[in-house]
Amino acid sequence: MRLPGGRTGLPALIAACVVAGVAAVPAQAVSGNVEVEAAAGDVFQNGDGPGGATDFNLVSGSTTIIDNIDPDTTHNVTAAKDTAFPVTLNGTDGKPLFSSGDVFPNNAAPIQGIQYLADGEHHFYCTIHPSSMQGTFQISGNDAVARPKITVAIKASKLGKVAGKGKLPVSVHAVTQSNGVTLTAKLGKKTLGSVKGLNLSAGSTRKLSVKLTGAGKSALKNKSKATVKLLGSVRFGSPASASKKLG
Ligand SMILES: [Cu+2]
Repeated sequence: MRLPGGRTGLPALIAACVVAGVAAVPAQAVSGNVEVEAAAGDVFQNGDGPGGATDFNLVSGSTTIIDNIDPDTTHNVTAAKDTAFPVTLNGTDGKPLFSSGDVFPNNAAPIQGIQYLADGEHHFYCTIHPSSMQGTFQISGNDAVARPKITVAIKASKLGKVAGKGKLPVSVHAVTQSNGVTLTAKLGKKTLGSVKGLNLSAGSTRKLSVKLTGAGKSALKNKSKATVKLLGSVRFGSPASASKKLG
């Protein structure tokens, strides 16, 4: 059976989809328990408008967003050591203790890392406008999310086998939920190979192989012994490492 207008139905649908795909870039669907507004004039505000308080009370473990309502300027929320002369406060992974990254005009984004903060005062600033954009999170409730934590191990003993196959068997264990784990195998300062973007749930262990690069294989070739190191890193958590003498 043929529907009325059947010939034009499909092309019309495709045309509609193409138009939607080009024109309808949806507003970012971001929600959080607490919202920090970044506004024109390079200010932070809490929704009370310009001059509003820049202290934000939140329950530990809750999600937080920055809503950049400034139509012209990019802003961010980044952990600060203090609010007098703000400089970035880094965590044990060497990156900001919490951060939204840069948020374009009329966009919103989650502020990553706040869910792990202990109760107390935590200062923040916008790294683009450090003199005018500063604020403080007052966190209470003693219910922070467990910070990512991993341990790593090398599961090989025979150097010849590792060099021959070009693979280093390893394992990574997540004590707590750990996303975006990177594993890097090293010989001295030389990188032998790496694996990125592993997501592990709390209490889980993953066995895998780190594929060696061409340079990595060459570095191990014709050696009778080598002490290989495995470095594990996870955003918002401390790095982990293991080393093993292969023979
Ligand atoms: Cu700014």
